[in-house]
Amino acid sequence: MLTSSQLRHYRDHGYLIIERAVPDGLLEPLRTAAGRLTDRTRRGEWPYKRDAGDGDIWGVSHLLHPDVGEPIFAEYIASPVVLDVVADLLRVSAEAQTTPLQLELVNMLVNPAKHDYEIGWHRDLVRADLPPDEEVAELRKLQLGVQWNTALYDEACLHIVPASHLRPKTETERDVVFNHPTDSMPDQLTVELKAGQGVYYNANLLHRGVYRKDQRRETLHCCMGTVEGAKLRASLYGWLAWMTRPDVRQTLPERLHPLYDNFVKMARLSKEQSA
Ligand SMILES: O=C(O)CCC(=O)C(=O)O
Repeated sequence: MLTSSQLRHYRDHGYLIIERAVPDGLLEPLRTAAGRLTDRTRRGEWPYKRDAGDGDIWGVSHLLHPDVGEPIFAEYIASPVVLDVVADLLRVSAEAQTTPLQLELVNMLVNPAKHDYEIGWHRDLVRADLPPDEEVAELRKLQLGVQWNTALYDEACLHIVPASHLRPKTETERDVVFNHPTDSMPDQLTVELKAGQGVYYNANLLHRGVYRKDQRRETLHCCMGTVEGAKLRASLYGWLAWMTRPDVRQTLPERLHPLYDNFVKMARLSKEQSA
């Protein structure tokens, strides 16, 4: 159970560091499975990846896909260490019978192997070029999901501007985003994580990633939201179309079935509405 001061920190600053973000005994098995999948992806044997150009990658996607064959990732997601934090941050129930949470992205961020790589400042779900009044209106609507990075190795790749999730970009921030998106930002913070720690954050904080080829990174990168908020994030259903395959549910631990069922229900609704 998160404390009221942790909840306040998340609300006001848009992020929260969780010290024990990996269940006891799971760090080593997660590292083993993550290493195997990263190698497979670098060899071109797993197609869902973030492309760093030049045959290199900076991420691996869809860790719960049945063809990945690594059930430890679903065991991690199903643990109270994850589900209770997400439910607390979104102020909803994690109880199987009543939870409005839906299963969403379970990905991994990795270091490129051949060259350093970086991505510029952005918000994940809001168009960068909206005028400030529309930007803030969108930000206020999009409070029903949480994203997180849980480090399997020490890392410091994510940079954020704390408390930028509830206000429009300043003139200076707009200039950086549009004209030199890999420059530093006023008040930026580098999120330093030790292995086993996680940062839970609002995906609409201004953020960016900086990756060094020689610093091992295998960091679980996931998001989860409520069924109510999911309507505002319809692009999820396109990215996760494979999740509606009939063989997926049986590969998941029972604890995730209600969250999986919520996802499928919302995916069908989203498809009907866009037809
Ligand atoms: O590397 C990171 O932690 C940031 C990744 C990121 O910005 C994104 O996936 O949108």
